[in-house]
Amino acid sequence: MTITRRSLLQYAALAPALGGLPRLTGAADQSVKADYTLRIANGLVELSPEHIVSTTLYNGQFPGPLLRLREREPVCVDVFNDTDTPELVHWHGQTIPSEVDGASEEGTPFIAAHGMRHLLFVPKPSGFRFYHTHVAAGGDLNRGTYTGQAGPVYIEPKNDPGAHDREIFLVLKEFAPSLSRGGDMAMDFLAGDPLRELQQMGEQADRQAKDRRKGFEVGYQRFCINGKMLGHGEPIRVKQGDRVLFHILNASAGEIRSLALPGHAFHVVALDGNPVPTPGEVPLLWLGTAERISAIVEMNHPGVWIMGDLDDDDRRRGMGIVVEYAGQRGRPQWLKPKAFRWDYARFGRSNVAPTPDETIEMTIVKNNAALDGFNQWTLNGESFSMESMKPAHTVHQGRRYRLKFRNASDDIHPLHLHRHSFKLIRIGGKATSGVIKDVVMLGGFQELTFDFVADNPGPTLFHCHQQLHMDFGFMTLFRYA
Ligand SMILES: [Cu+2]
Repeated sequence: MTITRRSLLQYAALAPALGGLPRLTGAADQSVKADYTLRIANGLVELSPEHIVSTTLYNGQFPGPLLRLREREPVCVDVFNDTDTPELVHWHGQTIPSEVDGASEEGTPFIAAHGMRHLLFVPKPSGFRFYHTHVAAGGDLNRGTYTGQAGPVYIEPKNDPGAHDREIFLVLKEFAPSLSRGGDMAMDFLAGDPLRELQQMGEQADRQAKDRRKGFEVGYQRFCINGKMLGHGEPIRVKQGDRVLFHILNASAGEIRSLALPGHAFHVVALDGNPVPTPGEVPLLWLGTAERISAIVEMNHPGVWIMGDLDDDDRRRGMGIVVEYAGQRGRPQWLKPKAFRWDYARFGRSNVAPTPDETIEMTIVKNNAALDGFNQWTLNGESFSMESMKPAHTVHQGRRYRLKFRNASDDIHPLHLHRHSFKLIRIGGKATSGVIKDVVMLGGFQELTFDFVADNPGPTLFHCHQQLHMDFGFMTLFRYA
């Protein structure tokens, strides 16, 4: 018998009466027809005729195919792993069971080398999400998110299809990684000031480090938007008066990106796919690793422009895309925008959040070069153990938790909670409410507070989304009581 998605749904509705339907999500019946197929294999990405990278891809392309799903309508995805190593596909930003979330730490089974998994889950919440590999890379820059395994997901709201002139997805990514001691990451663009107490903790950790040198950082040779270096691939063609809705994803393994379009402003409507309480205009965007921004740009400044990163070096190495107005020609122009501080609270409300049931504090410390030259990260003095995978925190279903982070390092950390969304409570020294996210940048020597409701039972991973940080300790596991 062939089970269709629809009949499976009917079966699921009967399941409680039948005493439950184990493994409905996850290892579903092999005869359920897939809505999408993802094939993980090595392939080539032509960033430009001079720069062709060989890496692991979904369906032989970068980015992976845009998956359009409907909120709360079950979807079946067949994932084939044609590589020689086990893989995991993480459905970033979705409230789904641990078994299909795509994190081995939560108990998701690996997709065996040359094997396949038939994934069935109910997409939610609506909005701009993405999928990416969730294997640890450690010092192997051919693994994990250093590869081309990332693709956009758009979950259509159940009732509101939305209206706008045009919708364009931009996936920002870099290739050709290498290790070096120290890096040149932008540091001073986030709102808020460093806290003296956290700086002192950081200085103390530096003094105690056995290795006096800086730990390894990852740098990149090539940068691209939608798989093409700036100046290659098709420009974004617009007409004066167009209102273009951009869905922008930073699919980097660890880079923080900025994006500006000279003479134009971004009207931010959603962060990480979630509508913001106070939409508004900003002159440029900043996106931590794995963050998404949805913003409308009114095309009211005819010309041929470079929409690109503020960093001259990264932009020259490809991080940008040309925006060309109808009837305009000539060399694409770049104008350096004025400095602008990125402040999440700008998109929030000033209401006071309800009191949480429990507050959990996490202090983040870096041990310079402690692990064979790599920095080791600790949360409250503990580095996550991939051997024991022991949960550090227990939550109770239905309770509201407040997580307070204290960053005793100079690095910016894009903090990510799996399988739940969270609400920003305090950031850059400012109280806010109503901003719902799944990744947020914590500034160097700063504090940040967010709340989440334990409403999706199952092991839940929390980590820094910088591959280099999560692989060297910056992770913790929540379990439900
Ligand atoms: Cu980090």
